[in-house]
Amino acid sequence: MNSGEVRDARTLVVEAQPFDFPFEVASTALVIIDMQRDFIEPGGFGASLGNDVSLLAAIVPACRTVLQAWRAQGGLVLHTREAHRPDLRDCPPAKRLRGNPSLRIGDAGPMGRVLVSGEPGVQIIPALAPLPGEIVVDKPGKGMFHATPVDLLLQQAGIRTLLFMGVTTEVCVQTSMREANDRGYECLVLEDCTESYFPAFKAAALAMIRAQGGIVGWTAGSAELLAALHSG
Ligand code: TIU
Repeated sequence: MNSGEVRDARTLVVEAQPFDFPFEVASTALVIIDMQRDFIEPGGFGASLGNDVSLLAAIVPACRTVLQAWRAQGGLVLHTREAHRPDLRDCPPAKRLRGNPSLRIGDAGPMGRVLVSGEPGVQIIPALAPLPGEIVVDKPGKGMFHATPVDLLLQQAGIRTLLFMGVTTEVCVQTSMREANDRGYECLVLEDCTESYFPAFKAAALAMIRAQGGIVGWTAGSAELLAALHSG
């Protein structure tokens, strides 16, 4: 899909929290945050931080179902990857030297250099691999707008509304969603298509997002999005 193709402009409604979420496929992007091998598979960055990565793999089937349904509607898809330049000039010490991981960003691991563009660990897992024409953006920060062309790419495609999936809920998904909300995008996160290494953090992040009348955005299950898509 590119910005020149015609997408469905009818208004659809997702039964969401804290209240209904209206959207049009034409002005909405499905954003898939960092579903890359470094976070989902053993031996990558997520595991090097001491996390149980199997928790994250559990959302892959639901993400795949939504991705296929969204593609069938001709909707715009944006995949992000957390990734740095090989010289690490875009990885400040405030990020690289945090904590005591077994592998730091840039170190050589079982899936190549950790969180470095082009390495095997940075690739999106095969089940959610981008198709030609879908947007793929490498981002050096936790948020997808920081030091990337994401805002420009979405503006050029006429996008005003974002559907979020991916990992981890309270780190890159929530940061990206907060950045998006501040930039004026309407945002919905799909509850069963996002995960954290810490279940309590996922629950808290979703609760924060929809609290106070949707202070950052909406949340809904993927079944509710699929129902809306099939109603159109
Ligand atoms: N993509 C993303 O969320 N990056 C992280 O480092 N997440 C953690 O939870 N560590």
